[in-house]
Amino acid sequence: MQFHIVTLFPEMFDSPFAAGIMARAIRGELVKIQTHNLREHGLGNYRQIDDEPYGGGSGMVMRPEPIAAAVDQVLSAHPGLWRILLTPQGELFNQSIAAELARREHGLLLIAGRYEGVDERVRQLVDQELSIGDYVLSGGELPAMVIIEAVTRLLPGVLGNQASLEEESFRGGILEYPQYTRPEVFRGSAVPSVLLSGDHEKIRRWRQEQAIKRTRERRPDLLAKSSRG
Ligand code: 9D3
Repeated sequence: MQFHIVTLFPEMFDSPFAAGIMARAIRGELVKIQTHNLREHGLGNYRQIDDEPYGGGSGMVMRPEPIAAAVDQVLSAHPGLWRILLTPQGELFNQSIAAELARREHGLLLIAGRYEGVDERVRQLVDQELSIGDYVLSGGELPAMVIIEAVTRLLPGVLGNQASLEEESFRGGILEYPQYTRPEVFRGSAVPSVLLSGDHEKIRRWRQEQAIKRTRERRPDLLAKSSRG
């Protein structure tokens, strides 16, 4: 899958993809990440990409023409990319959106904004608007990386079987059961005896109870959705 990013800070995308699963996926040509510097489409001698808001107010707004020029250039070389604008006003990104995006075979074009926002007319250039959560970041770059990693993990061949089962279990909608490994006693707290019992049916039931209890305590919103309450 191809990921294209339109950004003022292409260098931000180097190190997060230089290690671990992402690096392996890139080396194996399962994914390709290409940044496109928005500054190259800036207006005038100063390569301007932002301006003051009509109607007044603080902060600067990104002009639509540089973004449109960058999008047109990328799409002319890579037709069919699914265009996503990262914005605090977007739909909240989650695992089911990640799964949908992983099925977009032409790949994704992610547009990362900066400043106080983008001109409203940029919205007509995209297919979807996404936010990664209700907290304020300085731009869409980190959200773009989050989405790229979450989508890459779902592509065939990127993870082994073990890990993809884990993924399923989160889609199942509740939190993980508590996990233990050696030592049997750590700072006075022992591994629950059921896990040492060798009774696999009993272990399975205990884990399921624990997962539901933990979800009820920490994420009741997930239980409501999964109807296991
Ligand atoms: C003054 C109102 N702010 C909106 C809450 C303006 C504003 C703040 C930060 C506009 C843009 C930004 C930069 N953030 C993003 O572009 C962004 C973002 C985020 O801040 N949080 C979670 N997801 C995303 S996706 C893009």
